[in-house]
Amino acid sequence: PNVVLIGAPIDSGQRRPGCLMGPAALRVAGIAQAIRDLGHGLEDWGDLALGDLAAVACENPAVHSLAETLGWTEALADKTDDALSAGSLPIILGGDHSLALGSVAGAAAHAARQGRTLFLLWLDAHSDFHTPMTTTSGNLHGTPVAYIAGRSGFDAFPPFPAPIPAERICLYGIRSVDPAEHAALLRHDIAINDMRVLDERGIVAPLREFLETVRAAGGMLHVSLDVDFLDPSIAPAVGTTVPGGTTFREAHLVMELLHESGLVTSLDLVELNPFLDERGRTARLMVDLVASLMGRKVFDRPTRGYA
Ligand code: DIR
Ligand code: MN
Ligand code: MN
Ligand code: MN
Repeated sequence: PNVVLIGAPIDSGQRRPGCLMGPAALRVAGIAQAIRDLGHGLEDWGDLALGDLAAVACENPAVHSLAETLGWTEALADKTDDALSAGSLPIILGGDHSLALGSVAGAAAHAARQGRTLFLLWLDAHSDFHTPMTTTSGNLHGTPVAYIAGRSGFDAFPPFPAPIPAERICLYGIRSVDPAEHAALLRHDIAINDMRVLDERGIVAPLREFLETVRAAGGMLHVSLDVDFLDPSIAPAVGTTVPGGTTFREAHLVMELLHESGLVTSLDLVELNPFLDERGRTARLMVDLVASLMGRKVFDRPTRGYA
């Protein structure tokens, strides 16, 4: 497919500065060339800018940067929708994970207009299922899945266009869930492939099952890849490292399965903080993973297929 890069230099969803350098680091690491080398068309739409901020308040005093987050949400929803409407595959270069409030809203608006069904694959150490009312850190990067699933508590935000029902959401790689998120997840039917599940069943089987449901529904698939999905030993450049993440080989296998499925319609690359990196190591790994998702392989076997 034709790929559109959308830079989202966003720091406001958490407190450690540096994620706003993520888009630049991914470009320096060669993301555009890696995608072109695989034979895809590519346009770089540059970095988004924040418009005028609305005056908004939140009942939860812990929440910070609400106005900025709202501004980014609207800008990203618009651009992601634009890229999909142009028939392209948008790749959002983050930026912290709060950008997914907007990118997935844009994908959902597009899917709704097309009469298509949107699915969400969340590759992350965290479940990001807080609402602005339940977060204790006040960091809104911990809230996108709740917004996307249509939970209440997002009064300051535009209503999420066509919330994604729980059974179309798949959390993968989870190993850090806050108590309020845990309680809420128990009330929702979201597939939680935490590390316990992946250790027991392996990295492939639960993903194949989810991809099969997407395929059977003729669905669109948004993939949101948080750097901390990966083990900190291979991906140190993220503010919220959690031990016990996916290995280099598991992560590439996930990307290759996603490529073979042919189902991915939009992608976020989030939480890269180049200031914490060792000579661009994590940015280069993220670019290599994108290349695997876009079809790079060592040996070109005929696709296995999912039928
Ligand atoms: C934590 C961190 N659950 C919070 N969330 C992160 O602040 O709500 N998500 N880092 O990827
Ligand atoms: Mn537009
Ligand atoms: Mn996250
Ligand atoms: Mn995370």
